Amino acid sequence: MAAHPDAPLRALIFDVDGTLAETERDGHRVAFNRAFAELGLDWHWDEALYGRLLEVTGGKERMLHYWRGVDAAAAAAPDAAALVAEAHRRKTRHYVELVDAGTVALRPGVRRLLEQAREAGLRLAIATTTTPDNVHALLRAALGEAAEGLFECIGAGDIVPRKKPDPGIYLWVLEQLGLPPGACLAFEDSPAGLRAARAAGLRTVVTPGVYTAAEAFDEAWALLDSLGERGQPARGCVAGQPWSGVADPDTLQRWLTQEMSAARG
Ligand code: XBP
Ligand code: MG
Repeated sequence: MAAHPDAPLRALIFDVDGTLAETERDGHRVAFNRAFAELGLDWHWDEALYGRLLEVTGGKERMLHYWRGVDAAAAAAPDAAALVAEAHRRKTRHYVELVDAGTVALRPGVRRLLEQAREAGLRLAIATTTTPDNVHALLRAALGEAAEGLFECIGAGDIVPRKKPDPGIYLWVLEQLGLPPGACLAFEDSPAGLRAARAAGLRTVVTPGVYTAAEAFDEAWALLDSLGERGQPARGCVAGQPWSGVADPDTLQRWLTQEMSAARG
């Protein structure tokens, strides 16, 4: 079914890590540590350290940042990039194995909103800094083999030269969709993700996760503790007002319509 032609909202663009699922602590972090151990590196990222390292987006960039902190000379050596690339290949393999084994589940309301959005004729896309293999593994494990068909466009990893908070990945996805940012909503969980989406001109629904719950997110269009399920409503704030309920396509359309008519005066 196509969305009503007068409805302002045409597409939903989702971040992956932290937004679709809590992948970082028990997925990516564990996979990095397994890769480090395989390569004989004495690096170990515990939960607290990993939380700080998340400020650097992208696994390869995160490893290089950490390496510079513990051994700047080695990180500047000519063969450093090759070691980072090898560690990252191994890390991706471990991450996919963890996800295939069912280690991470979708956050509340994600599956519901994806299914309702498709029924309502909204277009779906992904904008993430993570590696494409990781996205495919998560979608397959959490939503089954047909999951990839849900998303018209998957923007991931090194497809753009700079990672979030650079807006490049969102701009790339908007170009693929052929839509202006005002016709889309972004879904994010992190300060870097919110900055990227805002810099691309997107209104952003933020659902903070385990590593980002204490952040401020002043630029969020809606700030919710989850997307909400029937019997398990989301709580948060929309357009500066407290709100509780289920973030479904009708609700999102209504919020956007109200904001647009308020702006017209
Ligand atoms: C999260 C990231 C990623 C992952 C690790 O991205 O910054 O780097 O932590 O994945 P997002 P890679 O929230 O935008 O999905 O090792 O494949 O980079
Ligand atoms: Mg994220």
